[in-house]
Amino acid sequence: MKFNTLAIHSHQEPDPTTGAVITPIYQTSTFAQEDAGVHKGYDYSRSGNPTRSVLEGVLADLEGGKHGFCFASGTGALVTLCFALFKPGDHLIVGDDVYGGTYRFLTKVFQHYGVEIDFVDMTRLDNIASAIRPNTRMIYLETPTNPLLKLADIQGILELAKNKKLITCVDNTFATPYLQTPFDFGVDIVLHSTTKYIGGHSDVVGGALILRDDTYEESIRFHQNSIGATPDPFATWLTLRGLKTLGVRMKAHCQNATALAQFLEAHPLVDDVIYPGLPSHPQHEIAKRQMHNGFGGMISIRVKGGEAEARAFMKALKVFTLAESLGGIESLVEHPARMTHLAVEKSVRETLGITDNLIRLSVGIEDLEDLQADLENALKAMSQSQTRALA
Ligand code: P1T
Repeated sequence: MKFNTLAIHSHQEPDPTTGAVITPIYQTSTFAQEDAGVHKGYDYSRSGNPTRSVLEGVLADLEGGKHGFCFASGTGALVTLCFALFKPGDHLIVGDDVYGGTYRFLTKVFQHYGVEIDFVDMTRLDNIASAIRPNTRMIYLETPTNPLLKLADIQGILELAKNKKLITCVDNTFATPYLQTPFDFGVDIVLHSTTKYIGGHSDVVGGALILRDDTYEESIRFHQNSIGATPDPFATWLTLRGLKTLGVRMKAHCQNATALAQFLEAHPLVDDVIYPGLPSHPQHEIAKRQMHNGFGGMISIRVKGGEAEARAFMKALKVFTLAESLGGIESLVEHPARMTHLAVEKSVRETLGITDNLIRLSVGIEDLEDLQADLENALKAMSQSQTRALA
């Protein structure tokens, strides 16, 4: 089956007892047992729940993996991954441009457990090669990254990792399996914040880990249950409901974002437009190679000016809502330096290019004309506020 058919039908046969076409919400914490330890495969909803199992199965199928595991958030998935696969003394190589909460967990929490961590610019394979040490256990990356939309060459990284027998994990939140399937390159583990495109409607928080094969299945299953960052049945049901339309939504996100990126690139009040689909993007060739259905719905821009101009622009937007998060049907805008990446020290942000005039747009699936007019008007309002400030 192909992508949309899988999203709608895989693991989702009508309910055998009632004929219900849609997967029921098994809103139960526990399950009756015939005898002590004898049950129908479920004993307690932290360990497993039938609604969650369906979502875990569909996610595994869409990514082309073998096992899916769902969590209460993307961060819950990351925490479980780290505690499952590392021991004190191990070394982790992470992309230098990752979600601020990922950076915060790794630097402020996980590092205290004796794991050494290096943050590396993943756009350069030589950087990664020279960061590898005898105790390196994993290479962990986002591609495209949050918020600078940098791309890593998954195939090149896999060649490095395979030689040294390193685990690879790709956070595929921005691309989704509709645009990019890291298992095609031999990646071991895919992570998602399902809060974003997978759920797609900004109404539920969740996360997932998907495994290519059986190697880490037992450990991840054990830690999923032991750490307990698992989602409730309704959250998994909402995510499953959203996931069914992932393909059609991503197509619309990509179309709108491509058109808006071109519009913004030609606008005199915008200094930089970062979008993997633009030929001006430094890793556009990699994007064309490894993103098979489009370039996503995220655009980052630097407006002409500084923080005051960025604030004036964001305040003037009417269709784009100023809010954290991304990947929903509605367009959002946010200021990484003050919002999602506040946990990243200012000096690190400056080195990376998370400047005070950097703005991240999550382009929704509203009508393009309305989105473009909104950006145009807000840029105009920004320039008028500049003029007033100078007067
Ligand atoms: O928010 P949560 O479901 O815990 O997912 C964390 C996470 C992991 N990976 C990526 C690439 C992410 O973007 C996120 C969450 N990001 C935001 C909330 C944001 O606005 O960027």
